Amino acid sequence: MHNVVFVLGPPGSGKGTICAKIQENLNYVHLSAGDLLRAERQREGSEFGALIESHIRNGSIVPVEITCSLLENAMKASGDVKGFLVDGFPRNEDNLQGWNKQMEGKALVQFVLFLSCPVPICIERCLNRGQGRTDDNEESLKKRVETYNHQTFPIIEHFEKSGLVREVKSERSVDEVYADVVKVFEQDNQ
Ligand code: UP5
Ligand code: MG
Repeated sequence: MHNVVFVLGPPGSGKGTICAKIQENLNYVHLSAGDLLRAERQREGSEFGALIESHIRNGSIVPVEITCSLLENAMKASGDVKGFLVDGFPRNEDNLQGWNKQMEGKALVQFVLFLSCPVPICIERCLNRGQGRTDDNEESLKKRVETYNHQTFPIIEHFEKSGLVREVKSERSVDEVYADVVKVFEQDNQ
């Protein structure tokens, strides 16, 4: 059984940045659903490249069968680790149901790390990222935020009802955010 921590929050809230630091220090493996999708988009021979690019640009959500298979394959390839940080997934009801169906008996959700951050700051961060992402423009960001508000936030509320959400405010320096994230992991691994 794999231990899994879902890491959710608006676009640009710092999920990737914080996960990289957790992976470095706490023996969790970071799996970014977005990064896996971007890699699949570039993979020669992939039948999903165009579909993935269209969803990414539109800030809409790729069908769960594709994303969940990429995640499961990456887990299988990782060997023996303390657990996985699943960054940016599940983003909607379809994702959640698909995960439950595919991963039942294979993964245990330890908790959901929720990086909360005001949207204007998130947008500013994405526009300043400078990595040439095809969705870091005003038009795509508007749609990404809308998708987050209408589809992803309800998933966080769903986990909240089961007492699984650990919220850390990420409108602060990376070091301050990370210090609180470490506390969350310490509490949950006692
Ligand atoms: N930064 C980070 N933390 C900071 C801090 N504390 N102070 C100041 N600056 C900070 O950070 C963003 C930028 O902010 C960076 O420049 C960073 O240095 C700085 P990052 O850590 O990259 O934030 P993150 O939350 O990871 O932002 P990201 O843009 O990756 O989030 P999204 O959720 O929008 O993107 P993701 O890659 O997860 O998904 C992209 C698209 O893929 C989705 O819109 C969707 O179309 C598709 N997708 C699916 O369909 N299904 C999935 O399951 C996942 C993705
Ligand atoms: Mg990211």
